Amino acid sequence: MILMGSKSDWEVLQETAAELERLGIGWDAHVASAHRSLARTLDLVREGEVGGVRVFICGAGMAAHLAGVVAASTARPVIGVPLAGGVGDGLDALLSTVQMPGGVPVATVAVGKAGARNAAVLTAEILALSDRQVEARLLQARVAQVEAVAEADVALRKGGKRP
Ligand code: RP5
Repeated sequence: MILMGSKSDWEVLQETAAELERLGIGWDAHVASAHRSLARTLDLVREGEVGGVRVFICGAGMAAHLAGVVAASTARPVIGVPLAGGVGDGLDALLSTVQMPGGVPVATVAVGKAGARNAAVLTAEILALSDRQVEARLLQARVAQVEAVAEADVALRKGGKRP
């Protein structure tokens, strides 16, 4: 389940949804603020658990407490995506997300779109531990990545713009 602190976060979090789709993993997304709608956020976590959600992906900016609050409410893995928009281009959200006290982890990825995409890949890696099909799709994606870098190198050198 993808949770985000504000609808303004969807521009970045849709990268998570797109990557989950590429990897053949079902998803569902909600706006659920830790600060503005705490009770609803806790209800969504409970409903998600009952509905079989395996991993919670939480994106938030500024005083980004969403992932921490969700981690406090479930024993399932929580991945935090810090978002830019506040102080220091997301450094505020990065520290809010990553600096959890011992015993309540949030697996924190990079700020912004790279982190949003990696949240999906990390989710797939968790699911792949018990799902060979997801594992196969992940390995295919890794191969495609290697090929894409090789193709980019060829294209760059053909264009005569050597680094
Ligand atoms: C956070 O505050 C949200 O996750 C969002 O990134 C940021 C700003 O929210 P809005 O004022 O755009 O709703 O809680």
